[in-house]
Amino acid sequence: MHGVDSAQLRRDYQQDGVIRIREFLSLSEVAAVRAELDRYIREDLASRPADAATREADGTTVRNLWRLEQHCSFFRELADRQEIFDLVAPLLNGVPVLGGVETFNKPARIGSGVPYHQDNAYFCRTPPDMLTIWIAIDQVTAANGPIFFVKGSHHGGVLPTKPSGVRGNSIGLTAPSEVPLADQFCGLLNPGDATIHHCNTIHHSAPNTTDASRLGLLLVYHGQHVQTDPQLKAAYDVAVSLMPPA
Ligand SMILES: O=C(O)CCC(=O)C(=O)O
Repeated sequence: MHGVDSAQLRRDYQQDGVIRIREFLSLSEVAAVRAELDRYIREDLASRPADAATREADGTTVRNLWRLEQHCSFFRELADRQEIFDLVAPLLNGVPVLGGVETFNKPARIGSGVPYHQDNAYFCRTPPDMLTIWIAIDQVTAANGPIFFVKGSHHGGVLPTKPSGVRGNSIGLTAPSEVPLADQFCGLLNPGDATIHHCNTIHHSAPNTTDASRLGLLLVYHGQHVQTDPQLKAAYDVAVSLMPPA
């Protein structure tokens, strides 16, 4: 991460609820993340709790890894970097706290889609000072299931939700956004690039039917001052009980 104009980033983030940062990680860091994810899945995952991962419909291929900051020191250390805390502090309006490290693997041919949702339906925080840094480990193309974000939608608060029935994304919006896909922000990324989105920004992604994997590493942070919103939490608990683990 270099040459970032943090004042401009903050303005864009406040206006759009999503920003893109080129070369957030170097290619050698991307290679190290990929190697560690492969090692963790091969050597460690079997000994971690069942809710450490969600699988695709084939029952074996990893769709998501959850709580990597608890299960793997490599990812805890990556997410605890001071330069990342410095970057996100102004976006969170306070002192950053690491909320989690996850993956959305979107494997080739079988990677499932992600329904229209707002992350705060999962995070359940008030005020909504929480965000996700989504780092491309693979190239994200128009074909392999990029994330589409509805710019400015974070200004509208948390919209009505319903259980989605999607494993790994248990709660979605009752109605998809009316903003046409062509007007949404498409997160096309080179390996190492990242997007940062606000927890109330509406987003979604299509299944991956291509031969190219679309692996993303997610770092989630919130301000130290946020509280749990009991109403949001009650709705989330219902959805997750129907489709655990997330
Ligand atoms: O990776 C994806 O396709 C979706 C990720 C997502 O929903 C998120 O970052 O909150």
